Amino acid sequence: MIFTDPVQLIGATASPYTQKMLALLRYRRIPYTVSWAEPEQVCEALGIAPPKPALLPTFITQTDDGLSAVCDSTPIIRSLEEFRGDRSVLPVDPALAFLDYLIEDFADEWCTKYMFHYRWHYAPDADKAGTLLPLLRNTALAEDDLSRAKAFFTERQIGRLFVVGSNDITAPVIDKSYRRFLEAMEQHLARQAFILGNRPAAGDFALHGQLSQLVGFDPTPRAITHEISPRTVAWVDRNYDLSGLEASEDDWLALEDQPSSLRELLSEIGRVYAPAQLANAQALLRGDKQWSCEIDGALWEQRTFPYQAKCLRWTKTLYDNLEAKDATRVDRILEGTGVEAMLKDHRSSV
Ligand SMILES: N[C@@H](CCC(=O)N[C@@H](CS)C(=O)NCC(=O)O)C(=O)O
Repeated sequence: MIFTDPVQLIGATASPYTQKMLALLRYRRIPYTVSWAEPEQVCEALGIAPPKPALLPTFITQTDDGLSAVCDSTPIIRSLEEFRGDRSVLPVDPALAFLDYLIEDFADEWCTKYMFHYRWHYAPDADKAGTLLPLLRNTALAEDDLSRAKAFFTERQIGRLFVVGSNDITAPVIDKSYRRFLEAMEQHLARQAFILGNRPAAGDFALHGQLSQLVGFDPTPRAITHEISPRTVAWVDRNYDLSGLEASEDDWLALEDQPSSLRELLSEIGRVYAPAQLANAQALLRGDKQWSCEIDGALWEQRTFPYQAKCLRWTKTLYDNLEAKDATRVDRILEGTGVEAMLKDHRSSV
């Protein structure tokens, strides 16, 4: 992937993945321009096809035939590493890099449930988001148009809650998971500046993206985060711009020296994300459009997502490609967390 110079992207301030990538670009000191617009609008102006589906953020890249539009932050981060090698966000040690990938995936695919649930489940949050999302596109929107846009957005997004598994039965599961996650973050950030040591990795930026909304936009999770983890609140504020942070190889903390709080974070992944990922992958194999399973003692129901099955395959492939000695080191830290289930040969177990 060849990027434009400056790197060009299209996003929204209230989009967690946009904030993930902006914070990453600032840390990496990669010049960029961001358009607060819809990908379709910008692509039309450039005379190129928008990505399918056109998600936020969308990046503009260069190909032999001209410009092209792409999305999906996780592979884009890897392409940006090839584009510019310094200030890498990928740990050098393959075992640590695997854990970072797992945390990035958890942030993108599970922590986004916290974000989406709190934004649209409770009336005060939905009211704020309904008003602000259209205004973030156009601050000069006329009152009538704003009312229409608010009604449209609110109805559409509340209608999507069920699709990602948020409903009255799962609401306490999501809430308890978010609180446990914050307790682990509070303990962990009392020990070190970032998840894997004293420099940020891709997983830090993925968590930052979701938390930028949970702390900075939606009132219900904002209050919860302030109550449970003031260190997370401060961490998110600083992560927006880490351009002044000088990092060296020594700033990755060795896997064997990580504090026990890292295991608390990994245990949350094993407790809630692992069963969801396995049930989703099995439903896809069976051709089921919906799946249900027990998560943290409650019945979880949601739509099957092929993309999340792809995420599980990526995780498994990365693990399978580890050398035996590194896989053993990973196994040691994951033992008893529940994440191990994601790394078994689940295809054969279906
Ligand atoms: N896997 C994608 C996810 C991006 C994504 O889902 N973006 C949201 C906004 S934060 C989106 O565009 N959703 C489509 C919609 O709301 O219609 C990534 O990592 O970039």
